[in-house]
Amino acid sequence: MPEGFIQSVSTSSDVAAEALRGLTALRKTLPPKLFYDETGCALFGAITALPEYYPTRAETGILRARAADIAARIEPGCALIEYGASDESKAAILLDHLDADAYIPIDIAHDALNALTRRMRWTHRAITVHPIAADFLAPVRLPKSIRAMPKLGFFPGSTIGNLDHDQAIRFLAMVRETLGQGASLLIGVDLEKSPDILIPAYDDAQGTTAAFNLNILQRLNREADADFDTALFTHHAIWNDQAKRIEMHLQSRIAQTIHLAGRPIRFQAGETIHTENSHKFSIPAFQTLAQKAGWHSTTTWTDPDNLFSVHLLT
Ligand code: AVJ
Repeated sequence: MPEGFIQSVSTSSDVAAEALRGLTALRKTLPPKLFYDETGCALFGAITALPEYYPTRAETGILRARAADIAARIEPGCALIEYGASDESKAAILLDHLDADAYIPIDIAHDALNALTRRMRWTHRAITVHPIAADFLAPVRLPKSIRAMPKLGFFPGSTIGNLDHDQAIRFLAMVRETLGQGASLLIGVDLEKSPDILIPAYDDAQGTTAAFNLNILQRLNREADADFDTALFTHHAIWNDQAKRIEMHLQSRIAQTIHLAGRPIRFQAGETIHTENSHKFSIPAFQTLAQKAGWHSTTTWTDPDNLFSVHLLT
């Protein structure tokens, strides 16, 4: 555990317990947070640079174009609290325009958090960096030192899309509680669009997303005493039009039994493990969701191609 971290979760026994919970269910699932071990973080970094994966480029473009505009709406001397901050590049765009005294990155990936903290302390010396190693879905306690500062929450990447509707509302309401009276939340939300654009973004020609998805099985082999043969599973990305989401699955090619933490897990040929949902929104649909969590959407920005949106909630 790196120094200066105030909270920690996720030991290997947690990983095994969470995996078992999902894999023994009638419809097998694994929680997307298990993607982000060191290899998974590196693969996700590679995804963000893929020609097919537009969200990172679109959102970064919006933040670059609007950072001054955003900063003008936030009180000086603020604290920026980032949920799921596996790399600081988007926060850095904001911090170059915000009058901020503190940066609080929250992420479950310890190594990534440790590295970004070191970089930020070097590049932004006037800002206090206070990392929190935690699952952002669990309530976190903010450091006392930022109590009196105006607060801007930041949840980029459309990671909100990983949550189902009720979970998303609960998460947004929890963030409102954590940040307190008068706080704002800047959130990136991917927009509904043609499956012709969405599917390749989650099933790219180079197979990087497939490797990212399959890495979850390799992680379980490494950390949860599992014996998956990744050659016997195939990556699938499908558009669920009813639920307005991309689903990622790992499909067993054959009937097989694997073992995890000493427990047998049977697969029928063609059975899948559902590893991720990535919900896509219309702007009004997201505004309604935010409202249900007690937030008010004050401004929404999009990129010129209308691929992605960034919302300022108060
Ligand atoms: C960072 C969680 C939002 O859903 O687009 C990328 C993760 N999964 N390719 C997304 C992801 C497959 C990403 N999030």
